[in-house]
Amino acid sequence: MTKLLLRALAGETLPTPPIWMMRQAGRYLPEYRATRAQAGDFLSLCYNPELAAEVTLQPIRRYGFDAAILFADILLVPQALGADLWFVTGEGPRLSTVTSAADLKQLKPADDIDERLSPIYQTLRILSTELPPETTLIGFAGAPWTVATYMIAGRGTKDQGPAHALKDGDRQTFVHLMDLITEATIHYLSRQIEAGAEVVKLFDSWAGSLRGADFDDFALAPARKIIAALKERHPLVPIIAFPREAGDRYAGFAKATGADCVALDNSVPAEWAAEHVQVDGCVQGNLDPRHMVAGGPTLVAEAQRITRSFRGGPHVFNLGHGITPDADPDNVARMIDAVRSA
Ligand code: 1CP
Repeated sequence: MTKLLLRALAGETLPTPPIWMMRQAGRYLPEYRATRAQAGDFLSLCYNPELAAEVTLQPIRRYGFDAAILFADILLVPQALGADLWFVTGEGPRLSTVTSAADLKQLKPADDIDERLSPIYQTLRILSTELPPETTLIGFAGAPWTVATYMIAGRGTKDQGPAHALKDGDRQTFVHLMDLITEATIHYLSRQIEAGAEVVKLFDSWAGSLRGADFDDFALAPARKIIAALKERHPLVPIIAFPREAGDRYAGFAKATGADCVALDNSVPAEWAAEHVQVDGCVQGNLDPRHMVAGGPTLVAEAQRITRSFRGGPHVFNLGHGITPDADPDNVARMIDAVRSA
């Protein structure tokens, strides 16, 4: 096993961590903007295997990252389940909402999503043949709670209020929706692995708004269920879990879910995470994406502080969240140099 990312995920402590970035194919890159313009809109780009593979490869060519992440979106699963999905320029995603048992009935069964998602599997097949041999291919899906927050509200929300309201007001409908997304996610990620994904990542971007027993029931338990099902079918494929803004609940998350690696957002001090999270295995993270905008000596100092903090165990260097469209592409090269010379 020579790929650096797979070695770190297997628990190896390396002198230099593998590096990739969330949203590494994105609007901060002029070549991404050009391909996106060629595709038309964002969803057309996601469903065009040739162009989606092209934008996935762009940051690999430019920076030689250790991993490529499939270009797609977590909201393709709700769409495959039958929800309407569209993107409003400058505002973000819009979906038809699911707030009642009657709405749920309109959705498709969890294993009836492949026709819609087949272009995504094709993107992975193209990437498996086109990536350099040292680059690891990552597939992904949204975790059930995060996907449910968009399906219930019909859009992104600051506090996930509508999802909390359904959870607390009509528990049965909420749990049925969570179960449907959980099953669809197991199916989707299995198909991604069969199409060539060597690692899969579960994005729970809104895990931080779940507290106490809700965190156990709706962040931890679904992750455990998805990971157990994938491990049964594909025991050798490592899984990264990203319960964003989980705070002190990051401690023990890997053990409780079976994840091979826990991805940290940038609100978690690296020194704390080395002691309380990395003890259980590999961690990923966690540079504040704002440093990719500002650059300068702070970028170098922060990238090196994080690298050194996690030096005693398995670590994958990444940002704490996606790189933003206003980031300077030159800062990415500076970040990579800083990590490798730490
Ligand atoms: O080109 C554009 O203008 C579209 C911007 C964009 C991009 C590049 C969206 C819309 N999605 C993506 C790609 C994407 N999304 C990837 C590709 C791989 C990568 O480069 O990392 C991944 C992994 C995602 C995952 C995703 N989509 C998440 C989880 C991670 C996170 O950022 O927290 C979420 C919450 C989404 C929903 C989504 N899709 C797009 C937007 C703007 C949003 C957020 C909407 C909101 O909450 O307001």
